[in-house]
Amino acid sequence: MKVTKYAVINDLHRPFHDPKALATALDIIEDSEAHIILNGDVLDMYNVNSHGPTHPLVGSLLDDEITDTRMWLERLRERFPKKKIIFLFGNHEDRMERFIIANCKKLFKFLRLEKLLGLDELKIEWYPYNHRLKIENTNTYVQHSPPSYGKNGAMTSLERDVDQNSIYGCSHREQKAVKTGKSGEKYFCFFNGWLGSTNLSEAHTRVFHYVKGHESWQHCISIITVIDGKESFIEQISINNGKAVYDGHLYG
Ligand SMILES: [Mn+2]
Repeated sequence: MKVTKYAVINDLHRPFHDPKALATALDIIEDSEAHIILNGDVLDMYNVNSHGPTHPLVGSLLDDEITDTRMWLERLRERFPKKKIIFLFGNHEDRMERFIIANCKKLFKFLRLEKLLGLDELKIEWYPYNHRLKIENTNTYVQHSPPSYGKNGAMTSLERDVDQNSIYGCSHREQKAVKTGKSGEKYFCFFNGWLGSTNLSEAHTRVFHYVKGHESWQHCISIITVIDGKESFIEQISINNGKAVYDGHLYG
């Protein structure tokens, strides 16, 4: 029996991440010996949001943000030298591309986020925004944006993804929905929370407090266990105030 694991983390919104929750997540991932899937919104890209450049320092702030993330990815690669790291771009990674198309289309091929982050050098496999990643030969998929949001978003998304398991980011909420298929097997949809903070500093507050429902965002990660390449089990690990229990151990 061959067992392979994949940890899914998303929506760090660096530099507005929650360092305690992220540290706990990475400690669990290290002990689980999982490969790593970064399911979008690793960067916030606040300074190229779709409302346009409002800050006179947009260029240098963007440079700081990309440098911060590139250094974090370098540390991640050093800590997990032999693991696959897969980066699925989220709508916030997509912000830079949309900004360049709107403001300086001629530089589109030159200013590529994957180049600025050095993803090839770090051997990080990446996909453009909202790629639906199939996990080996299973019917489990990881994707950034779900087909449906809201209070019952996981269930309404599950009803659209017929006979598939899905793990989504983007909603920043922790949800799980379960359905029984025609032949009696179970199907799941997970909303995988986020790893940011809405109140760690004034900057965090400024960035997130305009978003409706931000007070009910939760921290969590998921680990997919694949058996012989085709059967999958998904564990969602809830992180509460920086702490979590995984495999009988307390982290954080
Ligand atoms: Mn997000």
